[in-house]
Amino acid sequence: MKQNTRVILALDITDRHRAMETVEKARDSIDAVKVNYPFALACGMDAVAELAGSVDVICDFKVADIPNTNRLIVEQVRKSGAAGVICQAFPGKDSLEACIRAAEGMDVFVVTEMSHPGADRFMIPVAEDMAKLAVEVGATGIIAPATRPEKIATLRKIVGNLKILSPGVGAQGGSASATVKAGADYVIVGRAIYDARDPGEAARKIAEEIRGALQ
Ligand code: OMP
Repeated sequence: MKQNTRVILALDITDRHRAMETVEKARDSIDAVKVNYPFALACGMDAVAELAGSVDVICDFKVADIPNTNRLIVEQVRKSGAAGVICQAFPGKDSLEACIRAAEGMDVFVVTEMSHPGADRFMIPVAEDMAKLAVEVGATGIIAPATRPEKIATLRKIVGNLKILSPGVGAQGGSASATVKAGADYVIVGRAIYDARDPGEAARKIAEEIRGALQ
């Protein structure tokens, strides 16, 4: 995955035409597109494959099952031509290893601590352990919360040079500059781009903010 603007567009749009149009508008200011269930369920895996033909796509399916089911899911993601997949750590080492094996070189990102307030009950207490597991299994990187930049800095110490992708910028209150300054390699941004009156301009501004923060 390239690392020019460090912006990943979260394409949580259920209308295929609007989704494709949004990607076109933001294309020059993003490094990749992340699709989640809203897009994949509404538009189908053929739409994911269409996107993957012209941009790096990460399938955020938060894969969280027994090893065999994880394998079957990740094989389908690979078939679409996606560049990466997002998996959960909490089902354990064997489940995550099944994802890595099935990925056959495709990027695997492991969720550590989620960005929303409710992560406090089950995820925050074990986030550092989940980051250790991501390192153990040889994942490409982790997902860490832009809403808690201090946590990104803590997790960076655990994961070394693994990639850190951070959602929570904009609509959830996180700032792009604070996120990259804390050590994230990429910010994941959805509503602040696709719900903006001018998605192209919104993506450009976030990319500019990141460039400024890293100078
Ligand atoms: P916005 O809040 O609209 O910018 O979207 C954020 C995107 O990142 C959505 O697709 C979420 O599903 C995703 N996300 C989080 O918001 N928080 C997390 O902790 C993890 C993810 C993710 O795995 O991408």
